[in-house]
Amino acid sequence: MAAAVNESDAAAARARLDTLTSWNADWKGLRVAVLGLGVTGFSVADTLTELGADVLVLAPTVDDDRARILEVIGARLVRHPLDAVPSELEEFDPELVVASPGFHPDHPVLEWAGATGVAVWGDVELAWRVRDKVNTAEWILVTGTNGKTTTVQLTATFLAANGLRAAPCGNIGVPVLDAVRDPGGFDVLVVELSSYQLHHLPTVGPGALHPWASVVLNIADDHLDWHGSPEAYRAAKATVYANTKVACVYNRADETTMHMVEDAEVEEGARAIGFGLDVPGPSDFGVVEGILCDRAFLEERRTAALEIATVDELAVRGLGAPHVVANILAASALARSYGVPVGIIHDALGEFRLDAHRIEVVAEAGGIRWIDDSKATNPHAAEASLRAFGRVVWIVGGLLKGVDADGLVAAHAARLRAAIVIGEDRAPLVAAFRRHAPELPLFEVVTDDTETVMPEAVALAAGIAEAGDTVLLAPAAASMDQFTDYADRGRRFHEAVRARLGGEADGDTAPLEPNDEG
Ligand code: UMA
Repeated sequence: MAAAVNESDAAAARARLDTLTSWNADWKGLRVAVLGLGVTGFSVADTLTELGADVLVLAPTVDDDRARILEVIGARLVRHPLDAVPSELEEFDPELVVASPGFHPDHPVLEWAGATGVAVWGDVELAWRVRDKVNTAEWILVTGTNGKTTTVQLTATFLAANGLRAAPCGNIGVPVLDAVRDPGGFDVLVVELSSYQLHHLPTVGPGALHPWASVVLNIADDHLDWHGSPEAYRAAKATVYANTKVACVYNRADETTMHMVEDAEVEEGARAIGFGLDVPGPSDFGVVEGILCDRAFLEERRTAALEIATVDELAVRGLGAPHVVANILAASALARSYGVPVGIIHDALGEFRLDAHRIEVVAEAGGIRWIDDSKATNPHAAEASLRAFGRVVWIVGGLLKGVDADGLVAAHAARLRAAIVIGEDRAPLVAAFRRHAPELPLFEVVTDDTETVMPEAVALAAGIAEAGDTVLLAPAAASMDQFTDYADRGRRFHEAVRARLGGEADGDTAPLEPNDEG
C-alpha cells in the first residue's frame, strides 16, 4: 500500500521536527497532513499555514465555511471517507501528520503513518511547540474521568480573580492552539486534556509538555472502545503528570491517581498534593468539620491549615454535592500552587455557577425535584450523581462505549423508586436491573425518535415519582445515539419537564444540599 519506506528520508524529517520548538522556528514548506476538520483540525491547519507549512487537510465531511477559508489561507483539502489511505496522501508524502483527537490509534491513516515512519502529533503537542507566539504562558493540566470541565472553569476563575490572565482551553471546547495564538496573550492556560489528546502526547523529547501543575481527578472505566483496554486508558491519563514543575495534584480517595504521581518522572522540587473529602494531612487539601482547608501551601502545615470555604456556604450556592466539593478542592490546590490567596478563592466561589446540564435543578413541583445531569456520560459520573440524592427515579441509558454498568446498578438499586431506560444500549442495563433489582419498577423507552424519547421518559417518571423523590437524568452513557450531544439531551429533558408540569413548577428552586444518606 504505502510508498516504499525510505528510512533516511524519515530520519531526516524527524531531525527537522526536533528543531521545531518555537513559533519562530523554520516551519516553511514542511509537508503536514492534517486529519479531520472539526474545531481541532481547523485550528491546526490555520496555524500551520500561518507558519508557512505546506498543508493538506483530509476529512470525510466538511463544513462549507471552513472549506472556503482553507482555500483562502492556502491549505489543500481532500474530501475522503478515510476508511482507507487516500492516494492524495501518499502522493503528498508528508513529513508529519497531525491528528484530531477523535482519530482512533488504529485508524488506517495512522497505521499507514506508523508503517512508513511518518511522525504523528496531536494538536496539543503542536500548541506546546509554538506557545511562545505571543508570550509564554505557564500551563496547568487537568484530566480525569469526570469533573474536568468544572475543575478547569473553577481554576481559571480563581486565577482570574487574582488578576491573572487565565484561559480555560482544550477538551473543554476551545482548541489549545486558539489560546496560544490569542493576540492578547495569557499568563496561564488551564488545559483540559482528554485521554485521546493525552494518548498522542510524548512525555520526553522536544514535544513533551512541562506543566506548572497537573491533576488526574479520578479514574474509572470510560472510552474503552477507543483505547482498547482499561490499562491503555489509564496509561494515557497518567502521562499528564510527566515533567510537572511545581504540583502534582491527586485524589486521596482514588489510589490509582496517587500511584500515577509516584510513577511519574517530574521536575526536581515538584510536590505531590492530595485532595479529598476527609481530613487532610500535611501537603493535602481536605475537609475538617465542614470546612474546606489547605494544608499544603503554608509554612506551618504540620500544625495549621488555611480555611477556604465551608460546605454549608457552598451548598447554599448549589455547589454542595460531594463530587463538586472534590472538584473545588482540586481546583483550589492548582490555583494555590500558582499563589492565589485563599481569600480570593473564597470570594470567587461566591460568584461561581456550574454549567448547564451538571446536576442542574430543572423544576420542583409537588415535592418532586427534577434534576438534569445529562453531563453524566459514564457510570462513574452517574455514580457521583446518584450518591448526591435520596430516593430516585432514574432515567438512564444511551451509548455505553464498551463500559459495563452492572456494578453501578447493583450499588444503587436500593435507593431507586424506579428506573426508566432509554437509548440504544438498553439490553445490558435492563439485564442488570433484572439481576440486581428484580422487584424494581422498570420501564423501557423503545422509541429512537429524538423528538419523543424525553417526553415519554418524563411521562413515565411523572407517573411513578412521589413527594420527596428526585427524578434524575444521569444517563451513565453517551448521547450520540439519539441526540446531538449531552447538551441537546439535557435541553430536551428540560423542555419535556416544563411541558409536562406546565404552571405546576415552583418558581424558586432549592439549591442542592449534600446528601448524607449515601
Ligand atoms: N473524524 C474522522 N474519523 C475519525 C475521527 C474523526 O473522520 O475516526 C473526523 C470527523 O468527521 C470530525 C473531525 O474528524 O468532523 C473532527 O474530529 P474530532 O472528533 O477529533 O473533533 P473536534 O471537533 O476536533 O473536537 C475535539 C474534541 N473531540 C473529541 O475528542 C471527540 C472535543 O472534545 C474538544 O472540545 C475539541 O477537540 C477541542 O480540543 C469533545 C469530546 O466529546 C467535547 N471529547 C471527549 C470527552 O470529553 O469525553 C473525549
